[in-house]
Amino acid sequence: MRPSLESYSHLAGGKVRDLYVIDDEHLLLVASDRISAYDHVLATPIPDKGRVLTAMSVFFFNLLDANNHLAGEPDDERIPEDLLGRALVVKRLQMVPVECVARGYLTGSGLLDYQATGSVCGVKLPEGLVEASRLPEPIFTPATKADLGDHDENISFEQVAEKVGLNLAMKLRQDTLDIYDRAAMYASERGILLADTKFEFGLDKAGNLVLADEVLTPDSSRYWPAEEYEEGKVQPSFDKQIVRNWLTGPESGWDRKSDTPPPALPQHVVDKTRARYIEAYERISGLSFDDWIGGQ
Ligand code: Q0N
Repeated sequence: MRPSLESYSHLAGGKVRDLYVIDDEHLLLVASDRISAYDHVLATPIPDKGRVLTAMSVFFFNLLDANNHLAGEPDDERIPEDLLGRALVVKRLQMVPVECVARGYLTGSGLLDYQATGSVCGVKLPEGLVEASRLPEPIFTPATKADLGDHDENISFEQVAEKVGLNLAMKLRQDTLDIYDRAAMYASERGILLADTKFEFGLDKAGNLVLADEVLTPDSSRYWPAEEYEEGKVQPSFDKQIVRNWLTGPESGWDRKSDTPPPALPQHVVDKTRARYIEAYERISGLSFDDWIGGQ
């Protein structure tokens, strides 16, 4: 008999994921079907989004040779029945208080920092780069978690070293760039550009650096369809573009600059977005989403 989620206490919640305590050494990481856009968590869930992102994260944990926090199989008996496919048993770690971002292309906060200073997180970049430019080489652009609802703040490598020490800072940078390289190479072979990605690391009892949270999902990364890539233009998001277009189009009646929450999504937007997540998983993994656990 599998436990119910009520038997675990809630440890931490993000916009779309939650962590529960199983015991002193294990946590349950739960991905919801919630979706965020324009800094809002939408009222309408995308069915199976949590399972797709969990499947993708497990796929990459298995592909990469990095130490990771997985502490059970996706069908582990400690996972409640109703969460199968979107929950994972993980090792409880001492988290490193740095968001470890690797960027291969310039967009978002990286582009804003570059336009203001010519650098991103203290990394000097050549002149003349524009929206979506491919960088001469991937860069480590760490950030610190802001208070709930606020955006993460970009910091320099030196600030990371002040927080965690030079040795750990160097290892975070090395591991982040190594894992990004490997994943970006893999994705590009499947027609997807991995523009950037964010990792969280923790330390285990022995002091080993361990890759945690979810990895290389469309929530933690910018995936761009390679065939549509054009330097100088804001790239369509592989997963969220349908939602964004509808929210900012005439149909929704929503003003992004108002403080009003976005309206519920119509069924056709939900269906297309769900299909897009599944397409991303299947294209990247080469596996069928029908074979992932939890889909009776
Ligand atoms: C942990 N986060 C931040 C909402 C918060 N394996 C772990 N051990 C100890 N702590 C954490 C993990 C992990 N992963 C990570 N907070 C605590 C990010 N999110 C994760 C999802 O839930």
